[in-house]
Amino acid sequence: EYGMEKPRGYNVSFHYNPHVEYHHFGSSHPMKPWRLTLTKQLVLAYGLEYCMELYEPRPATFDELAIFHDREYLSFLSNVTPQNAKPDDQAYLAFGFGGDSNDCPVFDGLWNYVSIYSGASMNAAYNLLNKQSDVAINWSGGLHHAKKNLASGFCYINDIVLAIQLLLTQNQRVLYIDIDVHHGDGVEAAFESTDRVFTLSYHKFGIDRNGYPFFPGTGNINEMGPTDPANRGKGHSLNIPIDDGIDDDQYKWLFKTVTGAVIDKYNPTAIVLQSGADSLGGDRLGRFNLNIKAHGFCVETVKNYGRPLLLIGGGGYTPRNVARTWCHETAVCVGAELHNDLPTHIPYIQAFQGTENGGGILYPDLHNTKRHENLNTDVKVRKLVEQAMENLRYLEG
Ligand code: TV1
Ligand code: CA
Ligand code: ZN
Repeated sequence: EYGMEKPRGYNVSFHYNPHVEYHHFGSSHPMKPWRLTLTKQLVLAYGLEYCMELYEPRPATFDELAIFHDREYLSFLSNVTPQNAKPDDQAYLAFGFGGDSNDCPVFDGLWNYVSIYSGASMNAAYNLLNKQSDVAINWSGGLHHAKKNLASGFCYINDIVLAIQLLLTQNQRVLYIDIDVHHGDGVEAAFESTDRVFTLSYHKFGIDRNGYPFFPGTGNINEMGPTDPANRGKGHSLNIPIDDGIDDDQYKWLFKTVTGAVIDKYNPTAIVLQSGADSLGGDRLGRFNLNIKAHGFCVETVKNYGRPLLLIGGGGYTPRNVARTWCHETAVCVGAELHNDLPTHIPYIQAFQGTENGGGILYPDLHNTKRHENLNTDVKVRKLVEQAMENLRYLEG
């Protein structure tokens, strides 16, 4: 905990409203807001709060959310409760609630939950605009699937779009990067008609043995936004489809090569990085084989470009590893190295102990080819990079 002085003139802010923790999607639902409690406990146990500014942002208001979302959708979202919900109601299904998958259930305090995580992303964006922070972090945000009038894939309000809209008030070009294992379709769609936001998503893409595409089923390499040459957004999306089991070295090379090329070419004045932790090995829903430090390498790489950075969470369905990763990435932002033995005085230490929970250390080995065999050959990864570079040429014309 000692020797971690905050470098002068370099400010990291941490935007977190603990009320987000007390919301439950339902006992069998993979999204567990409780992972944020674990994350906070690790961050505090390592003393990282002394290396950054802490903020407890207020919830966003209806009118703030209406900057992106339709008012009819927000009215429904703000009024629906488990008691008054009618699952066969037209509006209910049309707005993306319930359904067969029940990805977006109606639960107690839903409106409170969405306004809290959105308020934190907006508060973080304001800090970057005011130049109060160089890096602003909101681990409770990153809900990239929500559309303006539709809940999708555990996401009800798209806090990322709202934050980017704020950044656009003072930035000519904002780059959005998404390392969640799922395609960042909601953010891509929201900005498809502008050249002022470039969206770059790395994700699992493909059809499974059961014939279903991996959610949401979009984001192949040839999807680069609108095709109409009159549309300003043409060529301002880049998708990197990846197969099961990708390992640290492949992912790190892919990420640094493609992201570096995009930053060099697009030259953004602010960057938003969605750091979904479901791209880790051992994730309950994910398919990749990444270790925590390889995931953190992406944060470090982006941070080293020195542009104002909004760092947000996203997916992540093995809570102990989500907490480990986001704690590590908080440390990466403040420039601290953390010892591998977890501090033993933390609440919920049992969640990290025992062989199956990672043996009480911060960096357990998550690479597991028994769970997900690596279907990405080095040749395929090289071809993917070549195709991505080819796609980037559209930016010139
Ligand atoms: C209730 C209870 C809902 C148990 C949903 C996994 C559940 C899933 C559940 C689940 C689950 C998905 C689909 C199928 C589309 C549906 C935060 C054709 C054990 C950003 C969202 C994934 C990822 C949605 C969100 C996906 C994020 N996978 N158990 N649902 N229909 N939905 O495949 O990108 O991480 O799995
Ligand atoms: Ca992604
Ligand atoms: Zn995801």
